[in-house]
Order: sequence, then C-alpha cells, then structure tokens
Amino acid sequence: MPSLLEQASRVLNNNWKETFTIPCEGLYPFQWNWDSGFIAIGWAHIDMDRAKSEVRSLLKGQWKNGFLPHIVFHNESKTYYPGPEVHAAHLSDQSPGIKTSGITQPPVLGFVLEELYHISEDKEDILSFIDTVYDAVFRNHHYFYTHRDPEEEGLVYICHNWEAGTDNTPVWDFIWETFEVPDYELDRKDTKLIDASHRPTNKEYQYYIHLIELFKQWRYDDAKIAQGSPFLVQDPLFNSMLIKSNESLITLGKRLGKKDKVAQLEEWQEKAIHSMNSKLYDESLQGYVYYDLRNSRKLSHLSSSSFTPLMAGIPSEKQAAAMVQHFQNGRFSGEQDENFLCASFDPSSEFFNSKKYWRGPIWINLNWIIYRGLKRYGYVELSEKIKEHTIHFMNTYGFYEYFEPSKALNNKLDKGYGGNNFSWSAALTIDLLTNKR
Ligand code: 9WN
Repeated sequence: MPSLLEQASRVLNNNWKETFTIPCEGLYPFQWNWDSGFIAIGWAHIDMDRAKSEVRSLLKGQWKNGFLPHIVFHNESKTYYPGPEVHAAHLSDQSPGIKTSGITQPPVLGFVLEELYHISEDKEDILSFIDTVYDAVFRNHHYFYTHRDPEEEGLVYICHNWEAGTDNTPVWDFIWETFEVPDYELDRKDTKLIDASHRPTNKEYQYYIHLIELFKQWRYDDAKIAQGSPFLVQDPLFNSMLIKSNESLITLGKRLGKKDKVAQLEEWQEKAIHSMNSKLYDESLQGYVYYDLRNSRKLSHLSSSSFTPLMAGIPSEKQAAAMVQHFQNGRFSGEQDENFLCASFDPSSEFFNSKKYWRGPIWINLNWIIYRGLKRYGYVELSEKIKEHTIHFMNTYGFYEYFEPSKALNNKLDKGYGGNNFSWSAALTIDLLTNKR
C-alpha cells in the first residue's frame, strides 16, 4: 500500500496537463485560480518546476488591467458548464488573447509565492523566479484596490458567488431574495457526474447565470458592475486572502528591493486591516461576517470563512480567543465535540446542511487556512486537531472534494462528498505532512 504522501502525489500527477493542473478530472477540467495556488504549494514539495509552471500558466490569463480570472481555458473540454462561450470574456476590452472567465476568485497567489520561497531549498533560484512574476501579482492587487473598493475603505467587493469560492453558502440566499431571475436553459454537467443532492440547485444556478448575463451586457465593465450588480458583497475570506497576500508581497518585495510597491502595499494593508475589524467583525457572534454593499446591511452568519482572518493576522489576541471558542465544545465542534472540524457553515444554524457543498461540509483548503491561522496565534493544540481531522479524512476515504462534519454520520459512510481525486485536497495533504511551518 503506497503511503498517503505517495497517493497524494499520484493525484497531482494524474491531474497534471503539461503546464498546469486541473482540480478534478471531468468535474473541473480547466485551470482554476485559487485551486492553482493551493496546488502549487503541493507541487513545491515534490516538483518545484511544476509549481512555477502552475503559477506562470495562471498568469497567462491575466487581463490588461491586472484582473485575474477564476478560470483559464487553456484546453477544450465538453464536461463542464458554464464553459468559455457562456462567460464570453472577449466582450471586455481588457481581456487577454486567451480564453478566460470574467469573474475572479480569492487572491491567494501573493502568499503562495511566499510559501514557495519557504519550501524551496534553492533560495536564490526561487527568488529569481518570484522576481519574474511579482509585478503581475502586484498589478492584481492594484486592480482590486482601484476597481473594487468604491468607498475607499480598504475592503474589496465580490460581485458573484463563484468569486467567493464558497459558491452556495447560505449567506447568498439573502442576496438571491433581493431580485428575480428569468428561467434560463441550463446545460449542467456536474449533476450528471456526481450526486446531484450534494450540489447547488437549478434555481441557484439561474442566479449564477443571470449575473454572468448582466456582466456580459456591461462588457465586464467594473464601473457598471459596481453601479448595477445586485450581488455586491464584502466577503471575509476574500479580503483575508488579499490581506495575507499583501503581507507576503511586502515581505518578498523588501527582499527584491521593490521600495515603491512595498510602500503602496503597506498603505493598503493598514486601511484594510482596520476596516476588517471595524466593519466585518461581529462582537456578538465572535467572528467575521459579510457586508452586503448593494443593500447596505451586515449579513451576520458564521461560516468557515469567518475564521480565515486568523491566517492574515487581522484579529486582536482578544478577538482570536473569542473565535476559538467555537472550536472547543462550541458551535462548530458541537457542545460535546461531536463534529469534525471545520464545517463550512455554522452547524447550529437552521440553514446548515452537512451534505451540501458549501452549506456545511468540510473543505480541505479552508481547514488548511484555519490551521495556519490557529498556529499563528499560538493555538498549537487546536491547530494540530484540525490537521489530525484532515489527515483522518484522507486516510479513511481518499482525496475527496468535501467531507461530512458529523462524527456519527461518518460512521455510516464509506466515502467523502463531491469529486474524488481532487487536487487541492491532495496538494494540501502533502503540505500538512511535509511542511515544518
Ligand atoms: C465554480 C474548482 C472550483 C473551486 C470552487 C468550488 C467549485 C466551481 C463549480 O470548484 O466551483 O468555480 O463549478 O462549482 O466551489 O471553490 O475553486 O475546484
């Protein structure tokens, strides 16, 4: 029996497509933005050239204004909906010569570069690689702060649920309530490939497609989107990833002598951290929540995203101490520790569904982010617990896309949920098993 590390490496090898890695055969057959970042971290431990190639390939999809799309369609495939023809990013005068989507995903690339730096044994070589891509990643941050922060708060908005990465979190239900959508003809493939009850509903997909149709009418013009999109949300996970990436670009920029860029990043960073705490931290819920910019209201719900600011060093020690209570005989762990960590949505909520995608199941990238965050704040034992639970799922079921949080229900299962041989589950397992950080 090959070791877990060998099995994980095999998953990455099988999903490798010459210059980049697909998230999952059939289900996700192109290059995805934040997947690529996590995947590059996994590659860095076993094949640094592939890690570099992963990053370079993603950047091939960068738009003229610095925007980085959520999918780069390097290849053709008929197994995914919506494909390049639905996204029609060529409608924007900013799009590149390669097919991409016109929406983005959590900006992990900045901190991924720092991870590559730490993992590499040849610091000179990795630093010269980072030097070749640094400006492109900086331009991406510049895009966010100049195009997606209309009130200049240091908090950027997302305009589509797919930009969040947490596609159907119950929080979006409250946005869908605010507008009507026509009945689009859908050509879903996902529900034919895996158990449809674990995926978003067709009604939800009507909303997802409607937003894309609006953006196409506006030729993906950011000013028009900011003015008219019914979905305009400041998301805690998205902003935490941007802040963590700012921090890494500051560290790396200092090494590379990029003085002006570092000064600019520091300016964004200060404002961003301040606004995260003043606007998105919810004292009574003890965690970071969402702000609906379109309807000027806080959406006070806890999800695994609520704890991701820990990784970026955003909370005070006091806030961090309040947040971790959810993991010890608390809302997320369950009063008697009856859940594995960390459910993607508050298990005590009426909207929680332990089997459905981002409405409850455990996702490995979120576990990894929270693991890092807990370590950063000195909660070593708790961070080890999250790591242990994560490795337990891999050993018991394999590299699935998401997992059942309830320990009791797990006793009745023989597999995880969603796609199998899922790349970031494998990549981050490699990191958890290998990384000393
Ligand atoms: C839409 C690729 C992506 C992840 C997302 C995850 C899922 C896509 C989909 O798969 O979303 O981007 O079609 O459901 O929710 O986080 O990046 O793995």
